[in-house]
Amino acid sequence: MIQTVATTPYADQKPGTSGLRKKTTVFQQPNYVENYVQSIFDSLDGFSGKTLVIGGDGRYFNREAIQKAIRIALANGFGRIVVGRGGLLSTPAASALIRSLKAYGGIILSASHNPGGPDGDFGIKYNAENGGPAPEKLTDRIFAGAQTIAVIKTLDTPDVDIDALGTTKLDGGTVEIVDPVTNYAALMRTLFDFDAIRALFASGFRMRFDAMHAITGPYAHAILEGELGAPAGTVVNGTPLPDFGGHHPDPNLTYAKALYDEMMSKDAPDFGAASDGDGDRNLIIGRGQFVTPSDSLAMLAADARLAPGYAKGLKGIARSMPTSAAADRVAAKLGVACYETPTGWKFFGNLLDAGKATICGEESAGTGSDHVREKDGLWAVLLWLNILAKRRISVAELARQHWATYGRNYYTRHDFEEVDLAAANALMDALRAQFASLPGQRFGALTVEAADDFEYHDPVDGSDTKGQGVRVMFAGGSRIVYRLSGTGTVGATLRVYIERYEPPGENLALDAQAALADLIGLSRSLAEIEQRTGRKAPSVVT
Ligand code: VG1
Ligand code: CO
Repeated sequence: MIQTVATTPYADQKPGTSGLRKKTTVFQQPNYVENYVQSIFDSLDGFSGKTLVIGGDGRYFNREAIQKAIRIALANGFGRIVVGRGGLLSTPAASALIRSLKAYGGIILSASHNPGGPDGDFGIKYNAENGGPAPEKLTDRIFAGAQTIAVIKTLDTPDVDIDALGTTKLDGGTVEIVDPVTNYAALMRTLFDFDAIRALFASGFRMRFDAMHAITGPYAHAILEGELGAPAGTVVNGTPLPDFGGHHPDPNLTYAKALYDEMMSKDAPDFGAASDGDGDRNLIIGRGQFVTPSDSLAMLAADARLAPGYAKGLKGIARSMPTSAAADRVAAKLGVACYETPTGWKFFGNLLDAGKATICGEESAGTGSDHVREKDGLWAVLLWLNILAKRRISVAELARQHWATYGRNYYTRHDFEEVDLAAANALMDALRAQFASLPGQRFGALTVEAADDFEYHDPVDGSDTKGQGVRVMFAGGSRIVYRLSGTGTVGATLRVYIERYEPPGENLALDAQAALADLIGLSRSLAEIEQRTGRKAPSVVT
């Protein structure tokens, strides 16, 4: 029943920060999914008879794409395909499953925090046997293969029933439908003190978890409300919907505004959290206290020992370059190394595999550890709960104590979404053209110390990655970083990351936008954002 189908390449199948991400309509073109999936397998070898994990975040076109991937995987020689029931697997759960099954790899159908639906976005990611996103050298190979692809191998079989647990035998192998939560929940039980968290909820601690109609709903219902005894209603928007209820499943202050407003209200619960489309991001807000993802990474690292999975301490901490240096101060105090990588989780894989880092994080609301090879939204929420259950203080008090010890890295990110691509590239080029003249220049109280384009030398495999974001660094540790998004699908998204360090002392409780006002102003003028893009204000402030 193996069929060989002739095809022609699509020129645009270049994976970005996290897999191939395009408009759903692009993926619906004839053979578009098939070409890319076949190109993935063409760039791999030695998988004959082995296991492949497949799952997605439940967005529109997920089910169709999964059927295609199953057929192509079996026709190419995989022996066993393991699929989450309903085609569902969060990104971290897929990573965990690949690792615990010792699978060859996995395919995750998701455009993560991008909107879904017929007019939204779709995506395909490949994860390797360590459970982590394909490294750059593999994504380069996949792209190269997609440029010359001529044949797709597939099966001529009807759709597999992906809604019923159990195993189906097909030509060349088996398809196994598994519960998407079971394996992941078991892993969480090994890392966290569930009894302590249960006692916290039993004491009247109130929480709101906004699953944003995305993949974490079933996980949060089962773990938070099911196992940990949080009252029913703790999890809201807990049913995954193909279009995420028409919302943008990105847990930040703009798109998770309802949660933010509730947490700032008079009758706010003690703890608020949200996760994104594919469940790898987390947003943390205490009653009356937003915690930036960069601070969350630092605070989790500082108290990680309170969770059984990290009781022996951390081997090291890693953060993406635009993430604030708050975690660096914790690493210094713990006496462990801190690594600074380009944006995207694929750069953490080597450090985690080599045992150089235990906890990693990104300013974009991604935090995770060596338990999997992806960032993990619910994991971060559970670590927060574990820490709060042990310390029995509020999020606001924990933050106050943290800043009193380490000082505070005031931080904000301003996104200018869907700007003209040529204008965005010209803006970045113009910034690079100022590298030579910027050092030494003064802007009010700010003096530029250095300006460059971030480059990363991977200490494990020796690879070099260039052009990872323009940094303008000021005396005293303040910083403005400019990057173009590698996950957007329309025009360009300009991300501007702004940071200022305030040492322990008086000024630790300011509003971040106010504390950063002069840097924010400078970030606009230095890059001529309005002149070049026509935008007076960012579309997302977080
Ligand atoms: C963004 C974030 C990055 C994150 C990536 C994938 O990338 O900045 O930190 O790893 O999304 O996250 P970019 O290139 O758009 O800035 V997700 O939750 O989409 O898997
Ligand atoms: Co995501």
